[in-house]
Amino acid sequence: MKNYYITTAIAYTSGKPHIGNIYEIILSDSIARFKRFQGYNVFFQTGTDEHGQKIEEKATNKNQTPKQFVDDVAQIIKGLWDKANISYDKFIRTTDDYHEKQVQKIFKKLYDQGDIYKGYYEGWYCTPCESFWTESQLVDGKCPDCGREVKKAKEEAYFFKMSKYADRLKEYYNNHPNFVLPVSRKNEMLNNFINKGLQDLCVSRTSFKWGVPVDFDSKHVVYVWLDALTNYITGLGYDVAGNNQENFKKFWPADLHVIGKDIVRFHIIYWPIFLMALNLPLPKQVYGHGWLLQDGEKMSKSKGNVLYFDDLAEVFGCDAVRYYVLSEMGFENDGLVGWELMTEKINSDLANVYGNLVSRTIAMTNKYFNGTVENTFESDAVDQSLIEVVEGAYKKVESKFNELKISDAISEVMAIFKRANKYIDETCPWILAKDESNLNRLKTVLYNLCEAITVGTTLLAPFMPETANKVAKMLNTKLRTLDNVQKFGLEKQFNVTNSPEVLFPRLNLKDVMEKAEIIKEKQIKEYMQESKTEPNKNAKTEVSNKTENQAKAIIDFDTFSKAELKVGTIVNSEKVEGSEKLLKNTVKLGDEVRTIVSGIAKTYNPQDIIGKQVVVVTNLAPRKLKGILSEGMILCAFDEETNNLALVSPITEFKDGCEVS
Ligand code: ME8
Repeated sequence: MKNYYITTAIAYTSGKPHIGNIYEIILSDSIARFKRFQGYNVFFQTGTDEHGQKIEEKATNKNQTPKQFVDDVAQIIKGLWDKANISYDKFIRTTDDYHEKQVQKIFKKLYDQGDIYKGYYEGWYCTPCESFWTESQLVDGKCPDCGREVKKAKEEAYFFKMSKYADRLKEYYNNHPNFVLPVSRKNEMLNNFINKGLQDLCVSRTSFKWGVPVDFDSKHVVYVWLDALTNYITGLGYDVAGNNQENFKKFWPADLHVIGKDIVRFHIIYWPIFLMALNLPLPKQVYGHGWLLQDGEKMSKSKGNVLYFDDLAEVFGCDAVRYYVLSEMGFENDGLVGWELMTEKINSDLANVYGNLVSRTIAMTNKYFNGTVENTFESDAVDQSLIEVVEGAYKKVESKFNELKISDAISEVMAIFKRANKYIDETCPWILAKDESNLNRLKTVLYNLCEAITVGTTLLAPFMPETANKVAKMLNTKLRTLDNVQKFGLEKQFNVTNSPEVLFPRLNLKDVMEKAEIIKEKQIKEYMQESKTEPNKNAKTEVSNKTENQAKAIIDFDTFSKAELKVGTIVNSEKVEGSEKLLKNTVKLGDEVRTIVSGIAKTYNPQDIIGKQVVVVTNLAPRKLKGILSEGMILCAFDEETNNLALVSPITEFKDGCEVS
């Protein structure tokens, strides 16, 4: 049996992963499941990346030791992976004893052989990215990777001689044109880093303790990326001393590392170079997928727009979420995720196409034949076209998997169900049922539908495993194997359930949005709670941004258009107890009514402003003022010299909810 080793990036244990992080795990899971179906002996590894300064700081803020902190988060992550039905074979943690020991030995070996040397680092440090930058690498004085503030740092440090391996790396790229997919990501790395000359990489830190200690120089801990990347070999039982475990012998080099586009550099430059230095074969392929964006934006807790798998799965179901993310994200581009988008797609693909097909087929089989149909061979020309689609599907799906075009693979499966629904329209079973002489033909029609569903569901199983098993049970059949997935008409008869479950009930957008609102409020509450226990970072950045803003730098149009401004009417206003400055206003913005707390009580009495039209910033993150959740900001003109203040209003009366731009 051929072996296949697939890995995901290991998730940072700095907090609960969002739907974008878990997309990659679901993607890898579907590939692993498909490979198993093809008969490969698959080893699927995922896990957690648990060291680093950010984690040390978070733990301190929570009055926990870093180990307690990562234990909790790793548990949450494992729980989420299990909820998403991830069929991993190994969940590695970088705090695992075996891993840590091997990291120390790897570091020592690289030092002993002269690839790592001791020196000084002077430059800029980005804590969230745990990366050093030179002045010229900064973009507008900020971290070129994440755009956040950097701080000046000078440290004694160990360095890895990257440039020594640059030519060999380029040669590997040339000889393995499919090493990195999509190819554009490799070109980006070549242009931005390798061709400009690789700089030696700082591979130890002294400014914090939460890492794998360098065992021959205890002031230093190993750079998190050197620690994290080696998980791919330590998880298999790689041993620097040469006593490799069976799994390592069987599965290394990896067939596929699945990662996000932001960490391609680490995987196609640093990782292969570390492996070259260890004299190990390089992975066969690295796939850098795009990002899932929340309605077009990067997800962030402070914006309150983070979507989590468990919340989404509670509303839509696990497999529907798996289906959505896999079909939405193309091979190269980013994908979009959001409550509305998901509702639409799940309704149109899963409720209307797949669910409907299964439920109609089962209902008709029960109605006309008490649940049992077999092939009576009363065929018609129209059958052939259905059979061709079903028999040809596996090859198409396989070819899409080979190219890692997973959303296209799903479309190929959905094509079976679409074709089968069309077959129902073409054959009109309800008309056949009216004439007894057509009953044998009707039996064949329903039998063909059951066959199409069985084959299609088999191919759907890597993406939606739970649903596939359910449907097989409903048809009282087994999913196909690789040998017979391209054959139509194998089953003798189908004996379907007489109490079918509705697989994907049609979703009502209003209900979904109400649930989403409750989840959002819960998230904001949690965020505020966290901010209370993490006074340092968030507070600091907010304050420093404020000071920067007062300097009123020029902003481009894109930045301006991120603010959503709308006309609203104040329909109620009252004083906030215990505050001289605040009024609690109820503002109507089209169909929506919001509570907005404003510091205008010294200028306006509540009764004076009821009925007034105002301009509201509607996409500000909600925040609590005097215990009241304020959902936006009413614009005012303000004279700093006189302290005069006036509400800003459209010059003529305007429809509520209209955008101001
Ligand atoms: O990067 N959409 O961990 P991580 C899709 N510990 N993928 C996304 C995403 C989004 N919106 N946001 C992040 C790390 N990702 C390191 C990896 S591997 C040796 C160490 C992806 O928890 C991201 O690209 O920040 C990465 O592949 C994965 O989620 C985990 O990100």
